[in-house]
Amino acid sequence: MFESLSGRLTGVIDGLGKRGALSEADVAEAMREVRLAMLDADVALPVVRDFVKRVREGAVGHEVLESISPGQAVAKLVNDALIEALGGAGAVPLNLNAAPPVPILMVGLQGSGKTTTSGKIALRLSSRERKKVLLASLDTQRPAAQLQLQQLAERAAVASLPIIQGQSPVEIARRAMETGRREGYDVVILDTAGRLSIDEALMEEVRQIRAETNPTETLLVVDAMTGQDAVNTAKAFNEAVGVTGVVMTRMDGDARGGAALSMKAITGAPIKLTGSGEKLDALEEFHPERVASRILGLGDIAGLVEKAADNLDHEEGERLAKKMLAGKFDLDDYVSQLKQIKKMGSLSGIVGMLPGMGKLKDMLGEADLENTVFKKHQAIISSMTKRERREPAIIKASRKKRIAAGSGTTVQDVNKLLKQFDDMSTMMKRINKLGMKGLMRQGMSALMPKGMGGPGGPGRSPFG
Ligand SMILES: Nc1nc2c(ncn2[C@@H]2O[C@H](COP(=O)(O)OP(=O)(O)O)[C@@H](O)[C@H]2O)c(=O)[nH]1
Ligand SMILES: [Mg+2]
Repeated sequence: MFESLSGRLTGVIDGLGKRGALSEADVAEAMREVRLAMLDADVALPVVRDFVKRVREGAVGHEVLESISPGQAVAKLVNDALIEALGGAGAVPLNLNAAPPVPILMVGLQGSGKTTTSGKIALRLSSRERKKVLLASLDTQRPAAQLQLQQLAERAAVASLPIIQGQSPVEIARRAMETGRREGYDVVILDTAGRLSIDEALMEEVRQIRAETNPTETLLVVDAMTGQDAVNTAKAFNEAVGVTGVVMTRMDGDARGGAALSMKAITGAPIKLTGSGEKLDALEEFHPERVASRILGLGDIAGLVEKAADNLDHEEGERLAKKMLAGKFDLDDYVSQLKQIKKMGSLSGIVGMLPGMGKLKDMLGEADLENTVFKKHQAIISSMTKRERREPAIIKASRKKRIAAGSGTTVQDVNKLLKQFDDMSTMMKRINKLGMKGLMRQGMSALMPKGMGGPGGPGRSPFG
């Protein structure tokens, strides 16, 4: 997701950064490239227009053209415009503010990921928020649909409503809420049937279920891979039944990102959560400012830290975090970090979160990363002496030759690794200056180069 857009936007910004002062013609040229990059990423035309207008108007202002580093000033404008397109700073939390049992209604087209996402949300609410969750399938369209949800519930170790054949969706919804009240559930997740396309019968069913249960959230599930179709679907659903939030699934696919960047402006509904895999834990909160940072190749340390907290060897994670914060992160730690990263699951999800790694990923593609780069990096580092790993600065020409020969790589490979590490260290130092608390509070925009601190909202949980 976003790889190509990311590469092109950072390309434009890097290009501007190389010049001293910018002329209006430079800005116009850069904006033409930004526009094409957005269109190629499948962003809706009105959104592209607003985006470019916003950045251009900001850029021709005197402060930018006359600032010492106009490239960085433009980067800040692009960052802000991305955050805006993605829905504004800060994640939008799920609304659970009602007397329990709180109903959450899941709607969307067939195959968009409603049932899977229902299971994911149930797991998250029960494990992170200690909520007592009941899953109920209202899908009477497909024979195995109710069983599918029951099995997901078992895997998530949450309860599911007993299946009674022959009930209508509205009857099941009523029974789910009754069961929820009687048995003291905090949340009842209602998974509905989809249709192949939007039709009036589907909308009417949704309206009836809503009238019966009065949900605090009507979450529309859409498939990011369907691009602008996802946005059109969301628009139609929102107009017909009203949705309170969007869950965008298949962010792990190679979608170009246009749907995520167009959703808020076109539909008015915020993206609240994203799905990035078939597994039950592949659900993320949607933080526009973090996503913008990732698109601009600045990584997503806050997201990485959260993911790490869920998956990693805690002691090792803490040891690494401490060293990072103390600015004592060395190449041994880098190898340890690579090993930990593998434990965290999908590489595609994680590499983009590392500062300066976005471009690398873009150049190589997913499969190659693990097999070539990470293995190569480990081989190179294991050919270094202890001292070299602690003080990479001492690695000059002759050492590079020796290390390359010892690891079966080339001096160029060694250089690339050292550059990568250097980029990472620079970013770590920025984080270090801010302190982890400041980072969590300000989001990644705080990491933008000097004088570019963006708005980044408070780090609220969408489940709070
Ligand atoms: N790769 C990927 N697959 C997903 C994701 N969410 C759901 N799926 C898969 O999409 C298919 C359809 O999902 P399902 O939940 O049954 O869709 P529903 O018809 O809307 O209930 C299943 O094979 C899921 O495993 C996701 O975020 N990433
Ligand atoms: Mg389903």
